[in-house]
Order: sequence, then structure tokens, then C-alpha cells
Amino acid sequence: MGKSAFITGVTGQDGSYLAELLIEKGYNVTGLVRRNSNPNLEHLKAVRERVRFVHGDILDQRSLIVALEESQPDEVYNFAAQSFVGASWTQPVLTGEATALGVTRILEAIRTVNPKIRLYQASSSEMYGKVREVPQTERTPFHPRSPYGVAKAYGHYITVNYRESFQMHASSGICFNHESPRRGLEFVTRKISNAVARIKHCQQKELKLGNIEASRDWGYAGDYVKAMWLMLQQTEPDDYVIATGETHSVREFLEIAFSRVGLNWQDHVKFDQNLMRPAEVDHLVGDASLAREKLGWKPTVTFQRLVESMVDADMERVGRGENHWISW
Ligand code: GDR
Repeated sequence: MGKSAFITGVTGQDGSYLAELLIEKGYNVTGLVRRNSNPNLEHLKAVRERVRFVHGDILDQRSLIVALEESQPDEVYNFAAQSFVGASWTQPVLTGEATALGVTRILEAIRTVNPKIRLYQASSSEMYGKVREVPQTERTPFHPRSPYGVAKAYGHYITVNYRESFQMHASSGICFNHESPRRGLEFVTRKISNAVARIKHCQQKELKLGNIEASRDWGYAGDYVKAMWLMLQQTEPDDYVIATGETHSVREFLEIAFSRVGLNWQDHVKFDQNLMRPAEVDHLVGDASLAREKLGWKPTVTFQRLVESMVDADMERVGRGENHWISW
């Protein structure tokens, strides 16, 4: 019989790519969805019929225990979080409840139902924040710069702590930014690719952005979920940086994205002070040597190709008459 996996945050970018990967590998996949939300299964359209959905919430301990009892997974992948850094200053307590304590609830549910279940925890390069060294490795100290980064650091350490306290097979992927056409519209990459398509189709004139000098190590989400799966196939649990090793500014993203459709970004982008963050993470670049050596993992999509594929996908979508407008 095939293995079974339980995914929180299954309707999001990473959850949907991972569900596709696991189904291709013959897994039975169960996804956690919130009962009171109107679940958007758009990203799961390729595998919707093959994923079993259970109701529950990362904020509710009992619902997680019941969901694990029902699905009896071999592996749990925890993507559930308040994952938008910008919103973490306006909803700091919710961010802490979901992004930090949510991890403890998952760990407790695993301990209660079956401590042999393996866990993947989605840690984040935002934990490095005001970086202490370049590039960042698994040994680089953390200095988070947002309530989100602080919450992720808690989630990371509680995963390490349960591994050490209870010998659980719990691993963290310290993932640097990873994007795709399924990226949420609030994140800068997708905000740009969506705006480029709308501007080209004369549905929007300008794009407001905050700090375009920030630079990030941007990879392709489809590559990153493979690393997550590989972590749970290892005999020993561990923490791994998942990154491309290259960094690019938002400005570089703009240049490639606008020129893909023959436009000049300077003609359309306006600075908006309200989009500046109270504390910024200026520069991130990861060293994924450990993942390369131990997992045999490497990224396959270049920065240029990533930007172009996001713009192409939005051009096609807006061309079909599907429209997403966001004002933040
Ligand atoms: P980030 O992603 O905070 O790195 O976290 P985001 O795309 O939101 O920001 C990247 C950088 O772009 C700057 N920026 C803007 N960002 C947004 N969203 N909107 C704007 O208008 C804008 N203008 C400039 C930001 O200031 C920032 O420097 C992402 C999330 O997916 C996290 O959940 C994840 O943990 C990390 O990546 C790794």
C-alpha cells in the first residue's frame, strides 16, 4: 500500500505543488481546510478529485488531533500560517497564533496520535532578517525583522526542540523566497507579473510599490517541494537551507517582467510610502550546500526564466478575461 501524507495549507502555492508531487508518487493525500473559509481549490484543479479534504484549523488543537486520527498519515507537511510579512505588523497576535503556536499544535497532535509520523515544518529565510553573515547557512544566527519572522523562528525552534525532546522525525526547510504563477497576489513577484499583464492589456496604468532595492534569493516553488519530500525520506531528521544561491533586487525583477512584454517599468511604477515596512529585510541569499550534498537537491529554474514564466502565465490569464485587481 502507498504511503499517506497530510498537508496543512494545501490550497496554497506550496501545498498544491506538493499534493501534485505526492499523488504522482502514489501517496494518499489528505488536505486540511478551514471550515468557515470559502476554500479556493483553484490551484488544486489538476488533483482535486484525488485529494481527500478534512476540516480543521491550525488554531484549534482538537481539530488537528481528530484530523490526524482520521487520516493516519505517515508524513505531515505544515504550510498553514499567516504567511504575508506585511500583514504581520497589523495582525501580530493572529500571526503568532497561526505561524508560531500552530506549529506546537501540530507537534502535539502528532505526539498524541502517533509519534512516529514524520513532520516537515516550513521555516523561512525571514528568520535571518538583519543578516549576520552572507550567504546564510543552517548555522547562521537569526535576527528576525517582523512579527512574521519572529513567529517563524519560534516555529523553527519548537520543531528542533520536539525532535530533541521526544526523538520525533521532525525536519525544517529554511526556504528562501519561492515563486510561481500560483503565488498569492499580495507578494511582490506576483503583484508585478499580474500588473504587467493588466497594464499590457490596458486594464491598469500604474503599479505602486514600496522598497524596490530589497533583494531576495528567488527560486521556483515546484523545485522547493521536491526538497521538502526528500527531507522526510532521510533516515535522520535535520534542518536544511533551500535556496538558489543567487540574489536579485525587486528592481531587477521589474526590468525583466516589463521588458518581457515590451514595456519600460519606469513608465508605470510609482513609489508608495505606505508599502514600506516598519523594519525591512534588505538582502537575502542562501547557501544550500547541505541540501545538495545530503538530499541531492538542486534548483532547476533560473531567475530570468522564473520571472518570464510568471509574466507569461498572467498574460494568458488576463488575455482569457480572468482578472485579479489588488490595491495593496
Ligand atoms: P517576503 O516576500 O517578505 O520576502 O516573504 P514579499 O514578496 O512580500 O516581499 C519581498 C520584498 O519586496 C518588497 N516590496 C514589496 N512587497 C510586497 N509584498 N508588496 C509591495 O508592493 C512591495 N514593494 C516592495 C518588500 O518590502 C520585500 O523586501 C516571502 C513570504 O512568502 C514569506 O511567507 C516567506 O517566508 C519568505 O518569502 C521566504
